[in-house]
Amino acid sequence: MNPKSIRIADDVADGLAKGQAVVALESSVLAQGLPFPHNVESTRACCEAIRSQGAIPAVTAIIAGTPHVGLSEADIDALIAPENRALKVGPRDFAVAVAQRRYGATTVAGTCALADAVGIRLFATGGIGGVHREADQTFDISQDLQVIAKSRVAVVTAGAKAILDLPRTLEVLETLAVPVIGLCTNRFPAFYVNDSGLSIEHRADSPADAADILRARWDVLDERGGVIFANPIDEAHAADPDLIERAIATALAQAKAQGIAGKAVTPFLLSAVAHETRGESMKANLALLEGNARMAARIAVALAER
Ligand code: PSU
Ligand code: MN
Repeated sequence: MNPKSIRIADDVADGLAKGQAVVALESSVLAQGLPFPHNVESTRACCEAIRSQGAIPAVTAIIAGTPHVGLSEADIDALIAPENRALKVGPRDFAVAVAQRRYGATTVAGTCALADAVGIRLFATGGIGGVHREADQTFDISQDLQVIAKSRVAVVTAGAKAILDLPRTLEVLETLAVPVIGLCTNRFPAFYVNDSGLSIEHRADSPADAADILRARWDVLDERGGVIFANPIDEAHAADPDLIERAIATALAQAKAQGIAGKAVTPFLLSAVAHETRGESMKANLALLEGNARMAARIAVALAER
Protein backbone atom coordinates (compact mmCIF):
# COMPACT_ATOMS: atom_id res chain seq x y z
CA MET A 1 0.00 0.00 0.00
CA ASN A 2 1.32 3.44 -0.96
CA PRO A 3 2.06 5.38 2.26
CA LYS A 4 1.49 8.62 0.33
CA SER A 5 -2.19 7.70 0.07
CA ILE A 6 -2.46 7.78 3.87
CA ARG A 7 -3.02 10.86 6.02
CA ILE A 8 -0.89 10.46 9.13
CA ALA A 9 -1.77 12.60 12.17
CA ASP A 10 0.94 15.11 13.11
CA ASP A 11 1.81 13.58 16.48
CA VAL A 12 2.04 10.10 14.94
CA ALA A 13 4.20 11.27 12.02
CA ASP A 14 6.44 13.14 14.42
CA GLY A 15 6.78 10.10 16.70
CA LEU A 16 7.57 7.78 13.79
CA ALA A 17 10.18 10.18 12.41
CA LYS A 18 11.91 10.24 15.81
CA GLY A 19 11.73 6.45 16.27
CA GLN A 20 9.37 6.76 19.23
CA ALA A 21 6.93 4.06 20.33
CA VAL A 22 3.61 4.13 18.44
CA VAL A 23 0.68 1.73 18.84
CA ALA A 24 -2.07 1.31 16.24
CA LEU A 25 -5.69 0.74 17.28
CA GLU A 26 -8.51 -0.60 15.10
CA SER A 27 -11.80 1.22 14.53
CA SER A 28 -14.15 -1.66 13.69
CA VAL A 29 -14.62 -2.01 17.43
CA LEU A 30 -15.76 1.67 17.41
CA ALA A 31 -18.20 1.44 14.53
CA GLN A 32 -19.35 -2.19 14.59
CA GLY A 33 -18.09 -3.73 17.83
CA LEU A 34 -19.38 -1.75 20.79
CA PRO A 35 -22.52 0.33 21.34
CA PHE A 36 -22.35 4.08 22.04
CA PRO A 37 -21.06 5.48 24.39
CA HIS A 38 -18.92 2.44 25.35
CA ASN A 39 -17.21 2.53 21.95
CA VAL A 40 -15.94 6.10 22.31
CA GLU A 41 -15.10 5.68 26.00
CA SER A 42 -13.18 2.49 25.29
CA THR A 43 -11.12 4.06 22.51
CA ARG A 44 -10.35 7.03 24.74
CA ALA A 45 -9.31 4.69 27.59
CA CYS A 46 -7.07 2.69 25.23
CA CYS A 47 -5.39 5.87 23.95
CA GLU A 48 -4.86 7.00 27.53
CA ALA A 49 -3.42 3.61 28.53
CA ILE A 50 -0.97 3.83 25.62
CA ARG A 51 0.08 7.38 26.53
CA SER A 52 0.51 6.39 30.19
CA GLN A 53 3.30 4.01 29.10
CA GLY A 54 5.06 6.64 27.02
CA ALA A 55 3.78 5.63 23.57
CA ILE A 56 1.66 7.40 20.95
CA PRO A 57 -1.76 5.95 20.01
CA ALA A 58 -2.88 5.87 16.36
CA VAL A 59 -6.46 4.86 15.57
CA THR A 60 -6.86 3.91 11.91
CA ALA A 61 -9.87 4.36 9.60
CA ILE A 62 -10.94 5.58 6.20
CA ILE A 63 -12.45 9.04 6.53
CA ALA A 64 -14.48 10.26 3.54
CA GLY A 65 -12.35 8.19 1.18
CA THR A 66 -8.93 8.96 2.69
CA PRO A 67 -7.07 6.33 4.73
CA HIS A 68 -6.07 7.84 8.08
CA VAL A 69 -3.56 6.77 10.72
CA GLY A 70 -4.30 8.77 13.86
CA LEU A 71 -7.83 10.14 14.21
CA SER A 72 -9.01 13.42 15.72
CA GLU A 73 -12.09 13.53 17.95
CA ALA A 74 -13.98 14.98 14.97
CA ASP A 75 -12.86 12.06 12.77
CA ILE A 76 -14.12 9.60 15.39
CA ASP A 77 -17.47 11.40 15.63
CA ALA A 78 -17.81 11.30 11.84
CA LEU A 79 -16.84 7.63 11.70
CA ILE A 80 -19.58 6.57 14.11
CA ALA A 81 -22.26 9.00 12.87
CA PRO A 82 -25.09 6.78 11.56
CA GLU A 83 -25.62 8.98 8.49
CA ASN A 84 -22.07 8.24 7.32
CA ARG A 85 -22.86 4.50 7.20
CA ALA A 86 -19.30 3.39 7.89
CA LEU A 87 -18.32 0.17 6.20
CA LYS A 88 -16.41 -2.54 8.03
CA VAL A 89 -13.19 -2.55 6.01
CA GLY A 90 -10.33 -4.93 5.52
CA PRO A 91 -7.82 -4.50 2.71
CA ARG A 92 -10.21 -6.01 0.18
CA ASP A 93 -12.64 -3.12 0.77
CA PHE A 94 -10.09 -0.29 0.71
CA ALA A 95 -10.27 0.47 -3.01
CA VAL A 96 -14.04 0.68 -2.97
CA ALA A 97 -14.09 2.89 0.15
CA VAL A 98 -11.53 5.24 -1.43
CA ALA A 99 -13.14 5.35 -4.87
CA GLN A 100 -16.59 5.97 -3.42
CA ARG A 101 -15.41 8.42 -0.72
CA ARG A 102 -16.87 6.23 2.00
CA TYR A 103 -16.16 6.00 5.70
CA GLY A 104 -14.52 2.74 6.67
CA ALA A 105 -13.91 1.29 10.14
CA THR A 106 -10.83 -0.91 9.94
CA THR A 107 -10.81 -4.51 11.11
CA VAL A 108 -7.66 -6.18 12.41
CA ALA A 109 -6.72 -6.95 8.80
CA GLY A 110 -7.35 -3.38 7.69
CA THR A 111 -5.46 -1.92 10.63
CA CYS A 112 -2.45 -4.21 10.07
CA ALA A 113 -2.23 -3.12 6.45
CA LEU A 114 -2.32 0.59 7.34
CA ALA A 115 0.11 0.23 10.26
CA ASP A 116 2.55 -1.73 8.10
CA ALA A 117 2.40 0.85 5.33
CA VAL A 118 3.44 3.68 7.65
CA GLY A 119 5.91 1.67 9.76
CA ILE A 120 3.94 1.20 12.99
CA ARG A 121 5.13 -2.09 14.49
CA LEU A 122 2.71 -2.63 17.41
CA PHE A 123 -1.06 -2.95 17.22
CA ALA A 124 -3.47 -3.58 20.08
CA THR A 125 -6.88 -5.14 19.47
CA GLY A 126 -9.40 -7.03 21.58
CA GLY A 127 -9.38 -10.37 19.82
CA ILE A 128 -8.40 -11.21 16.27
CA GLY A 129 -10.75 -12.90 13.81
CA GLY A 130 -10.01 -16.47 12.76
CA VAL A 131 -11.56 -19.74 11.68
CA HIS A 132 -15.29 -19.74 12.40
CA ARG A 133 -17.04 -22.75 13.90
CA GLU A 134 -18.40 -24.97 11.09
CA ALA A 135 -15.93 -23.37 8.68
CA ASP A 136 -15.79 -26.76 6.96
CA GLN A 137 -19.31 -25.90 5.75
CA THR A 138 -19.13 -22.11 5.41
CA PHE A 139 -15.45 -21.61 4.44
CA ASP A 140 -15.59 -18.58 6.78
CA ILE A 141 -12.02 -17.78 7.76
CA SER A 142 -11.24 -14.18 8.67
CA GLN A 143 -9.05 -12.09 6.39
CA ASP A 144 -7.24 -11.13 9.62
CA LEU A 145 -5.09 -14.28 9.60
CA GLN A 146 -3.69 -13.85 6.09
CA VAL A 147 -3.04 -10.16 6.51
CA ILE A 148 -1.27 -10.60 9.87
CA ALA A 149 0.85 -13.26 8.15
CA LYS A 150 2.17 -10.77 5.60
CA SER A 151 2.40 -7.57 7.66
CA ARG A 152 5.43 -6.48 9.64
CA VAL A 153 3.21 -5.82 12.66
CA ALA A 154 2.90 -7.44 16.08
CA VAL A 155 -0.69 -7.83 17.26
CA VAL A 156 -1.44 -7.87 20.98
CA THR A 157 -4.70 -9.78 21.36
CA ALA A 158 -6.59 -11.68 24.07
CA GLY A 159 -6.25 -14.86 22.03
CA ALA A 160 -8.88 -14.94 19.31
CA LYS A 161 -12.57 -14.17 19.61
CA ALA A 162 -14.26 -16.87 21.68
CA ILE A 163 -17.04 -17.28 19.10
CA LEU A 164 -14.46 -18.93 16.81
CA ASP A 165 -13.06 -22.41 16.45
CA LEU A 166 -9.89 -21.78 18.45
CA PRO A 167 -8.00 -25.05 17.76
CA ARG A 168 -8.44 -24.59 14.00
CA THR A 169 -7.54 -20.90 14.26
CA LEU A 170 -4.21 -21.93 15.83
CA GLU A 171 -3.69 -24.54 13.09
CA VAL A 172 -4.19 -21.98 10.34
CA LEU A 173 -1.80 -19.57 12.06
CA GLU A 174 0.78 -22.35 11.97
CA THR A 175 0.07 -22.97 8.28
CA LEU A 176 0.60 -19.27 7.63
CA ALA A 177 3.89 -19.29 9.59
CA VAL A 178 2.70 -16.75 12.16
CA PRO A 179 4.44 -17.08 15.54
CA VAL A 180 2.00 -17.10 18.47
CA ILE A 181 3.67 -16.03 21.70
CA GLY A 182 1.97 -16.22 25.11
CA LEU A 183 2.65 -13.25 27.36
CA CYS A 184 3.48 -14.77 30.73
CA THR A 185 1.49 -17.87 29.75
CA ASN A 186 1.67 -21.11 27.74
CA ARG A 187 -2.11 -21.20 27.33
CA PHE A 188 -4.00 -19.63 24.46
CA PRO A 189 -6.52 -17.18 25.96
CA ALA A 190 -10.16 -17.25 24.86
CA PHE A 191 -11.01 -13.53 24.73
CA TYR A 192 -13.42 -13.12 27.68
CA VAL A 193 -11.74 -16.00 29.50
CA ASN A 194 -8.02 -16.25 30.20
CA ASP A 195 -7.51 -19.91 29.25
CA SER A 196 -8.99 -21.80 26.29
CA GLY A 197 -7.38 -25.04 27.47
CA LEU A 198 -5.14 -24.99 24.37
CA SER A 199 -1.38 -24.93 24.78
CA ILE A 200 0.97 -22.59 22.97
CA GLU A 201 4.60 -23.51 22.67
CA HIS A 202 6.34 -20.18 23.05
CA ARG A 203 6.12 -17.42 25.63
CA ALA A 204 7.69 -14.10 26.58
CA ASP A 205 7.75 -13.05 30.21
CA SER A 206 8.39 -9.35 29.83
CA PRO A 207 7.97 -6.55 27.27
CA ALA A 208 11.76 -6.62 26.77
CA ASP A 209 11.65 -10.36 25.94
CA ALA A 210 8.75 -9.73 23.55
CA ALA A 211 10.69 -6.94 21.83
CA ASP A 212 13.70 -9.28 21.45
CA ILE A 213 11.55 -11.69 19.46
CA LEU A 214 10.41 -8.86 17.18
CA ARG A 215 13.99 -7.71 16.59
CA ALA A 216 15.02 -11.28 15.80
CA ARG A 217 12.18 -11.73 13.30
CA TRP A 218 12.45 -8.40 11.55
CA ASP A 219 15.99 -7.08 12.06
CA VAL A 220 18.18 -10.17 12.45
CA LEU A 221 16.31 -12.57 10.16
CA ASP A 222 14.72 -9.91 7.95
CA GLU A 223 11.43 -11.81 7.81
CA ARG A 224 8.34 -9.97 6.58
CA GLY A 225 5.40 -11.34 8.51
CA GLY A 226 3.57 -10.55 11.71
CA VAL A 227 3.66 -11.87 15.25
CA ILE A 228 0.78 -12.58 17.61
CA PHE A 229 1.21 -11.82 21.29
CA ALA A 230 -1.53 -13.57 23.22
CA ASN A 231 -2.30 -11.49 26.29
CA PRO A 232 -4.84 -13.07 28.66
CA ILE A 233 -7.54 -10.96 30.28
CA ASP A 234 -6.73 -10.45 33.94
CA GLU A 235 -8.50 -12.78 36.35
CA ALA A 236 -10.46 -9.99 38.06
CA HIS A 237 -12.21 -9.00 34.79
CA ALA A 238 -12.59 -12.44 33.21
CA ALA A 239 -16.12 -13.68 32.53
CA ASP A 240 -17.60 -16.98 33.70
CA PRO A 241 -16.64 -19.59 31.05
CA ASP A 242 -19.91 -21.55 31.30
CA LEU A 243 -22.02 -18.43 30.93
CA ILE A 244 -20.00 -17.43 27.86
CA GLU A 245 -20.17 -20.86 26.21
CA ARG A 246 -23.95 -21.05 26.71
CA ALA A 247 -24.36 -17.54 25.27
CA ILE A 248 -22.22 -18.42 22.25
CA ALA A 249 -24.32 -21.52 21.57
CA THR A 250 -27.48 -19.40 21.63
CA ALA A 251 -25.89 -16.71 19.46
CA LEU A 252 -24.71 -19.25 16.88
CA ALA A 253 -28.21 -20.76 16.70
CA GLN A 254 -29.73 -17.29 16.20
CA ALA A 255 -27.23 -16.45 13.46
CA LYS A 256 -28.09 -19.66 11.63
CA ALA A 257 -31.85 -19.15 11.99
CA GLN A 258 -31.58 -15.59 10.67
CA GLY A 259 -29.25 -16.51 7.82
CA ILE A 260 -26.46 -14.16 8.95
CA ALA A 261 -23.44 -14.59 6.66
CA GLY A 262 -20.19 -13.00 5.53
CA LYS A 263 -18.76 -10.03 7.36
CA ALA A 264 -21.96 -9.54 9.36
CA VAL A 265 -21.30 -12.77 11.31
CA THR A 266 -18.73 -11.49 13.81
CA PRO A 267 -20.55 -8.27 14.82
CA PHE A 268 -23.84 -10.21 15.08
CA LEU A 269 -22.38 -12.92 17.31
CA LEU A 270 -20.56 -10.50 19.62
CA SER A 271 -23.62 -8.38 20.16
CA ALA A 272 -25.84 -11.45 20.68
CA VAL A 273 -23.37 -12.75 23.29
CA ALA A 274 -23.40 -9.35 25.04
CA HIS A 275 -27.20 -9.47 25.08
CA GLU A 276 -27.31 -13.07 26.33
CA THR A 277 -24.83 -12.40 29.14
CA ARG A 278 -26.59 -9.14 30.10
CA GLY A 279 -23.47 -7.16 29.41
CA GLU A 280 -21.01 -9.37 31.28
CA SER A 281 -19.15 -10.20 28.07
CA MET A 282 -19.01 -6.52 27.14
CA LYS A 283 -17.49 -5.60 30.49
CA ALA A 284 -14.79 -8.20 29.90
CA ASN A 285 -14.34 -6.90 26.33
CA LEU A 286 -13.72 -3.34 27.58
CA ALA A 287 -11.22 -4.53 30.20
CA LEU A 288 -9.24 -6.69 27.80
CA LEU A 289 -9.09 -3.93 25.16
CA GLU A 290 -7.49 -1.59 27.66
CA GLY A 291 -5.15 -4.27 29.00
CA ASN A 292 -3.97 -5.07 25.47
CA ALA A 293 -3.43 -1.39 24.66
CA ARG A 294 -1.26 -0.97 27.77
CA MET A 295 0.75 -4.13 27.01
CA ALA A 296 1.28 -3.16 23.35
CA ALA A 297 2.57 0.22 24.48
CA ARG A 298 5.06 -1.43 26.85
CA ILE A 299 6.35 -3.66 24.07
CA ALA A 300 6.51 -0.70 21.67
CA VAL A 301 8.57 1.27 24.20
CA ALA A 302 10.91 -1.72 24.69
CA LEU A 303 11.26 -2.05 20.91
CA ALA A 304 12.07 1.63 20.52
CA GLU A 305 14.98 1.33 23.00
CA ARG A 306 18.07 0.24 21.09
N1 PSU B 1 -14.81 -6.33 17.55
C1 PSU B 1 -16.14 -6.37 17.57
N2 PSU B 1 -16.78 -6.56 16.40
C2 PSU B 1 -16.11 -6.72 15.22
C3 PSU B 1 -14.71 -6.68 15.23
C4 PSU B 1 -14.12 -6.48 16.41
O1 PSU B 1 -16.73 -6.26 18.66
O2 PSU B 1 -16.72 -6.86 14.18
C5 PSU B 1 -13.94 -6.87 14.00
C6 PSU B 1 -12.45 -6.93 14.29
O3 PSU B 1 -11.89 -5.78 13.75
C7 PSU B 1 -11.98 -8.19 13.59
C8 PSU B 1 -13.10 -8.47 12.66
O4 PSU B 1 -10.80 -7.95 12.87
O5 PSU B 1 -14.23 -8.10 13.39
C9 PSU B 1 -13.17 -9.89 12.23
O6 PSU B 1 -14.24 -9.99 11.35
P1 PSU B 1 -14.35 -11.20 10.35
O7 PSU B 1 -14.58 -12.39 11.21
O8 PSU B 1 -15.52 -10.82 9.49
O9 PSU B 1 -13.08 -11.22 9.59
MN1 MN C 1 -15.70 -13.94 7.70
